[in-house]
Amino acid sequence: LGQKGATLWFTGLSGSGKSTVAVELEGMLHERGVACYRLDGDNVRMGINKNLGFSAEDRAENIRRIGEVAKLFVDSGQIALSSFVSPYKADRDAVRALHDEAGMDFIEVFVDCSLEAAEARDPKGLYKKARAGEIKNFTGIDDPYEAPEAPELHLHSDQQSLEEEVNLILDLLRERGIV
Ligand code: GGZ
Repeated sequence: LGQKGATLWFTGLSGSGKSTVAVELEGMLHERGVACYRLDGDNVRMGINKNLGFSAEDRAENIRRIGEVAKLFVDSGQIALSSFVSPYKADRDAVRALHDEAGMDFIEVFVDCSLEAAEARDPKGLYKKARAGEIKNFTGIDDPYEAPEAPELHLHSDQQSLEEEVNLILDLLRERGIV
């Protein structure tokens, strides 16, 4: 492919806009002829991880497997765009360590959004269900979200436009020689 590949790891609350940013970025990268692949709940939790739920243990295993899959894409020279809540710092750091050991770029993108804004969007009505007690262990409601302390990029999806967010990511990828 003649490109070095990297993992872009989007983390943030449900409804923070991780997938929206990843979809938009994917389009921009494809326009530039850069190979990338998006990993998200729709193609991972429905498939290889369909035996996993949302306990801390299952989330850890979800993230571990996704990290390994992302590495396979990087190995193929592509950019893996991974969008998962990934609420635990230790789980994200473990994926980072796997990339570091393999000499692969791991770029953590914190898609920061206030709980108020994410809950107001509630695109799938999940916050409403969580508030009603119909869904347990929902991140931000009755389950923790550990914000990244030193992400490579800190976006504010409740204040920035999609275009701004994607441009910040593209700038970083250029700085790092990934695109
Ligand atoms: C958080 C949940 C939960 C619970 C179902 N907590 O907005 P969405 O719908 O599409 O994103 C959320 C997604 C979270 O799955 P992840 O694989 O990203 O989670 S983790 O990284 O923590 O393993 C939400 C939906 O699944 N969802 N139940 N209890 N989000």
